[in-house]
Amino acid sequence: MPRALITGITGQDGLYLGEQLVGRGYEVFGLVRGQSNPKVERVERLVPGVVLLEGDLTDLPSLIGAVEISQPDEVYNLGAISFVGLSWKQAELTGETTGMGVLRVLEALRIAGGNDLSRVRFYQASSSEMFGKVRETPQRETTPFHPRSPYGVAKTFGHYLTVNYRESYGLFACSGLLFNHESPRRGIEFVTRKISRAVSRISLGLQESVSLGNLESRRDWGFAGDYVDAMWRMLQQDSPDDFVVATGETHSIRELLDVAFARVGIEDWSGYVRTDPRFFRPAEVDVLVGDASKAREVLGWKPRVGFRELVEMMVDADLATEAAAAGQTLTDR
Ligand code: NAP
Ligand code: G4F
Repeated sequence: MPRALITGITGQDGLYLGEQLVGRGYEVFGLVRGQSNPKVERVERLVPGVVLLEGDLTDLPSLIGAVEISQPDEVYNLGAISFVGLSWKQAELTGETTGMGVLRVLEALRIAGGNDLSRVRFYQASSSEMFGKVRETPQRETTPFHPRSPYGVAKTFGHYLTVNYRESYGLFACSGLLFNHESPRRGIEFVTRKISRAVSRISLGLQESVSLGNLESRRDWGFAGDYVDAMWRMLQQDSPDDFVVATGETHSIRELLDVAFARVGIEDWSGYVRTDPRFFRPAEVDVLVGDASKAREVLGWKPRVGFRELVEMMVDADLATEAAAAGQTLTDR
């Protein structure tokens, strides 16, 4: 039975990846931080048989302990401060977790991973945020980086460390340059979920409006369940490499609002959306769109869920949750 260690198992991607690996016959170990993490119950429900290990990306001994106990064949480093907006407010924490955390996981593997490092396969959750102020469109594996946030800078550090440990120690290390991916399990701080939740609450009469920042930025949004499959495929290759994972389509926040509000029968959303300076960023990534040809050709990967289906899936899920919480019954839509 192959053994996988996942950092960030309580997050959106950790939950989907854990589920998929259990389905593929893996023994799954997940790193959980904090002395009483409220997300443990959800992980245990969604990832049957998971073994949870206490640890933190800012604490090397705990990572060494997790590697010693799990003796992993595959390590997926998904843990991070992942919210770009927070990374300006807590830049040092972001650097320690999202950047230095990668170094600590790699060092834990070197210290406790056994004599033959090429036996362990390592996945680093890198990000399209590294492309930042983009130098070419669409972005591919060879596009230079120009990160625009402390988060993007920390991810760029983690990416280059991953490449360096591959070149220095022969570690089977892959960096996935993943574009935005979403789902009903997305955190409510991210714009897709903030909108899907607000739209559902507005339609149920539970909220009057939603306050947002820049409506003009554009993202290449895919479905998280599809993207964690690409992570696994990277670690099944004969040799380690880096891959862009994206849909190849870009949409603005305005288009996201169009689809989300239309799902609940509202065609003109202007009366429900406010702009608030608090949600604008000190430096913005204006447009992202990825070219995933390499992932398609080498990994045989392609996205299955399109933009409209993704947004509708998220609105429907929030409608069901919010209606249940409010004791309302949904009529057929
Ligand atoms: P997420 O939902 O925010 O999950 C982040 C995970 O990191 C959570 O499990 C969190 O634990 C954990 N974490 C935070 N600080 C930690 C620490 N000090 N020690 C150990 N764990 C810690 O993020 P996601 O959307 O699943 O993304 C997974 C990874 O992919 C992240 O590294 C993210 O930066 C990267 N990424 C995401 C996207 C995307 O669009 N989703 C795109 C590109 C790259 P708690 O639950 O305890 O807070
Ligand atoms: O949903 P977002 O916060 O995602 P962002 O910044 O693109 O980062 C996500 O994707 C990255 C991959 O490119 C990941 F690495 C990262 O971990 C994370 O998962 O913001 C998307 C866009 C931005 O342009 C932002 O300025 O939406 C704009 N936006 C406008 N109003 C807003 C809001 N974003 C948020 N979170 N909240 C708003 O009210």
